[in-house]
Amino acid sequence: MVEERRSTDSVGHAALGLSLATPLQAARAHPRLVRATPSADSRVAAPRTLSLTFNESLDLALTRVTLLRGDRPIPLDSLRLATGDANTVVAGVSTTLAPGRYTVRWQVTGADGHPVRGTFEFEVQASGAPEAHAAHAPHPSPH
Ligand SMILES: [Cu+2]
Repeated sequence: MVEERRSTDSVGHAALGLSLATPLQAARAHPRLVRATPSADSRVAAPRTLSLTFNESLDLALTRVTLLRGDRPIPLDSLRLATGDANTVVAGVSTTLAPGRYTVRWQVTGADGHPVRGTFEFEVQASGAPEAHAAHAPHPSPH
């Protein structure tokens, strides 16, 4: 075992010990968004679904996902947990999203009963976006 003692390490460990010593509620961290599709600040073709994965399992009845363009809500349907993955909530997008910036607003409730909210944005690109062009890369000429 390496016993390299530096003052910064001591401070860090002391702080960690303190946080673990605080009441049970603090030890249960609140739910945190781990990843999403479309991902935050990405530029994508119009998505058919939104998928949000958290670091703990979700209670669907206490989970909200709202899609906004500016302050205008876009209808979503079939909010559900992903098959075999209670940490992931999936919402169907019932319309083809026009190009532009969108905000996803989410609310989930952690094991301690506290609601946690967050938002992220993504951008829908016009059709003919770069990833579509990649499929039409020129074939190398045979000679
Ligand atoms: Cu809490």
